[in-house]
Amino acid sequence: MAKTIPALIGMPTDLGASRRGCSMGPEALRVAGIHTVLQRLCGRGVDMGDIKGPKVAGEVYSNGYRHFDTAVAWFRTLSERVYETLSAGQCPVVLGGDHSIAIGSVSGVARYCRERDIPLTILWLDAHADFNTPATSPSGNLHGMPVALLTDPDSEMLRTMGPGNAAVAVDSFQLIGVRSIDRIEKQAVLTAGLEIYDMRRIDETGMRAVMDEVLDKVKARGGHLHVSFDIDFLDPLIAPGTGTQVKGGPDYREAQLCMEMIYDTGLFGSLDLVEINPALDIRNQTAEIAVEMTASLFGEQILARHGGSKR
Ligand code: 4U7
Ligand code: MN
Ligand code: MN
Ligand code: MN
Repeated sequence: MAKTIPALIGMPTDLGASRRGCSMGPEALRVAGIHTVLQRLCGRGVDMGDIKGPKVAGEVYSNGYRHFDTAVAWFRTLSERVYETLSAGQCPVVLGGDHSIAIGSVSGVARYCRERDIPLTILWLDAHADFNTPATSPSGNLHGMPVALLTDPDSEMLRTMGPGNAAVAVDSFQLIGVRSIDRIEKQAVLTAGLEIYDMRRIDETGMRAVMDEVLDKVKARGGHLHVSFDIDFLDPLIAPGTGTQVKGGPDYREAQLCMEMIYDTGLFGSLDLVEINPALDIRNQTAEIAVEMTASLFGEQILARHGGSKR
């Protein structure tokens, strides 16, 4: 997938978070030079601009969710756009937005894979498990629910998003970097058998061993690799511009190694960059680090090695 053309898709909404501001994420990432970097690495790149959707207004509940209708409108469009982008042979790079938008992007990727019988793995890089439901969530915020919602075969939201949007198998997900799970969420994660490489695993064996283990499974399965990169995966010391910081995350090189190893599989084919909140950032450094991590994901290397890319 390395030679593929990356296609930027902006999702300027913070409908799923209670701290407003990550709706400004797409612009912050553009200002940090995401387009130029991807063009340099891939030879080409397109910016499809921002998806438009309803603004969040007040506390509107339906189907047990806050902003259900607003969410469905945004996610339906994104799912369609991601599906079309992949069908055109391009690599969607979705600029969030809060993490609930992954409901749209992952649905679109999953539809593309399902229709072509391509196995799918989703690497969920996050400080959180995002496995709450309206019934278990302590906050009611949709950005804490996308993994649960995407794996629920009876999901009202996926159904309302229209045909083509169906649940994804739990074992398609690999969560990495997790260090904050709510009490009831923890029970749900264990019951569902969700595969989580928490920070203790990373501490004990190191990022390299964790990624070797995860990526061996990915390579054995083959197919398409989607990366859903929540910027709060990174330690807040290096990525402070996000609404739900959790101490004790991967440092710069650990995270970069993670990205480099993902690139090396040759299976990476779509990306979410989410939870960057410029209102909480200092001089756009969080968007800049996101761009640097993205560069590694698209094959930038310190020195060419393994007979791989010479970039
Ligand atoms: B993110 C939380 F309660 N678990 O559900 C919740 F701690 O997309 C946080 O990973 C969710 O940033 C964080 O609201 C969502 C909370
Ligand atoms: Mn998240
Ligand atoms: Mn998170
Ligand atoms: Mn967050």
